Amino acid sequence: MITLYGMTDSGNCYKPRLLLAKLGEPFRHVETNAMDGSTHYAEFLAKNPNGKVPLMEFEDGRLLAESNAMLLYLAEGTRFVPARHYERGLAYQWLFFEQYSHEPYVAVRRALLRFPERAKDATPERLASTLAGGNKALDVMEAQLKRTPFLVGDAISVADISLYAYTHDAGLHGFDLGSFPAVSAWLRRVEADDGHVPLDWTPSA
Ligand SMILES: N[C@@H](CCC(=O)N[C@@H](CS)C(=O)NCC(=O)O)C(=O)O
Repeated sequence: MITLYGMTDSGNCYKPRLLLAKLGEPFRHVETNAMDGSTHYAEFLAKNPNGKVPLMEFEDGRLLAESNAMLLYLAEGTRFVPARHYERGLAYQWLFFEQYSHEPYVAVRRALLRFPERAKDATPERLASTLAGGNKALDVMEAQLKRTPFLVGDAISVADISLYAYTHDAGLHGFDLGSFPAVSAWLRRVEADDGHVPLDWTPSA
């Protein structure tokens, strides 16, 4: 059985947890707090020298880091990876967009506002730049989702799982999702897909 080291209240950790739940794949969740320094203990660094969660460990001890790599690994051969070559390329495009143009703004702003450990970094400049960057990313998603029900056409894919993770609660952290009606309708569409679980779900909960 897969072991998933992760912090429940983290969108990056939610991504593989959500996909594992949707695939009906049993796994063990090991709560690993990214805010209290746990990811920098020697025991964890021996598993992931980058000191970050999520981290997946297979029964034979092999390891896999990076949330979007996990999505692609877990989704291989399932309905979450587009069958056609070009559409697969588009799914990759959205996964890289998530890491470079969305997560650094939407997720970082969330962390600054949500975790007391990060409050000292929540300067007005940082809050303004993460809001501007996040709104730009939401604009890009809005433009696509006005044209197609999911990010890569008519069917849900790893791209939607990845971008759902930090978009779904962005409204709690200063983003006006009402200004992004296509994104808001897409959030409900992702939630209506089979096997959806909320952020705070773990297999033991
Ligand atoms: N690119 C990584 C980012 C992972 C990441 O930033 N994880 C945070 C929690 S959301 C973390 O472990 N932070 C602890 C640290 O950087 O010390 C991924 O997508 O998995």
